[in-house]
Amino acid sequence: MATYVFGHKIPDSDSIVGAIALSYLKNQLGEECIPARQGAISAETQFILDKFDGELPLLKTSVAGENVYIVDSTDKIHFQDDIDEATILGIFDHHKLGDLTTSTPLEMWVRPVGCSNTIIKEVYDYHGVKIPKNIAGMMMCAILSDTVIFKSPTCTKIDTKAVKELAQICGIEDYKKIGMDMFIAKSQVDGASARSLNKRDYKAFDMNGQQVGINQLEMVDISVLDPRIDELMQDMKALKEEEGLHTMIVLLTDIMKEGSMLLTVSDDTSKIESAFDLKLHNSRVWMDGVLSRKKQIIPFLQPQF
Ligand SMILES: [Mn+2]
Repeated sequence: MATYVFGHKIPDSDSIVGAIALSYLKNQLGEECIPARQGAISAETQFILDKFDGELPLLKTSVAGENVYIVDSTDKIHFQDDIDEATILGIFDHHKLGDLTTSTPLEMWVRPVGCSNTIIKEVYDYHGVKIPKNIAGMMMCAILSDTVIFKSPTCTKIDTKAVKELAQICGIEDYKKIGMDMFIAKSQVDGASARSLNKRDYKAFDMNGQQVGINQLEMVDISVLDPRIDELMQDMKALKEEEGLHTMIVLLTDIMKEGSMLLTVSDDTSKIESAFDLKLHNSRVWMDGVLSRKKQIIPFLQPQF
């Protein structure tokens, strides 16, 4: 029986590339694995697959009775509704520990680094398995994406070292340029509806029984969205109702200015103001230096609930 390998819902590049890279490694180790995904891929991930001849992982929205490896999250809310009926053989992640549990022993590689693919690179090294050129290129891009080309506070020396080694394997000298091209692809908003923008990198979090939705748009210049802020806020209101959220947040992250504009619709905006010790104006505020949802938003918001 083949094992499916996948990351979280609304997959980002780390989840997709992680599924591909870990499946290849496990196949080399004699375990039959199939890379999978839980939804449509982003323009950034498409850029990576095109550039390095990557195959689109299989869409897998139900996993009851299957063996699975999980990458890039351990929050139940980020997985298939029947994830409890799957056998989790292993977890490869770099987030806070979530609420997934297992009934059998499992392999766990969970470390505070900038990207799941950094961990997967270490697992290749641990087993002495050679990374193919094209997979190395994809892994390099996934790490550059998650670490915002090393600018994110989540980036560690282990991540930069991994990128340099992967760049050497795939034969790319100017990896920062590829990273920038990738973020330009990611920044494309022309023709995108407010809803598709609000769901582009959307993650829901259960905060003590309250649902909090946080979307992040990482762009090379967020000012292109200035004329559309009201439209985005209107749709955030609708989304909050539809999903029964306590709070909906959109982070417009400017990777050049190195900060984020936070927009919110909430049942209690004082939670956000006290979490970050700031005042909202017109339901929004610029947060200088904030690039990471995982490290600079969630840990401060969670205790408010
Ligand atoms: Mn990740």
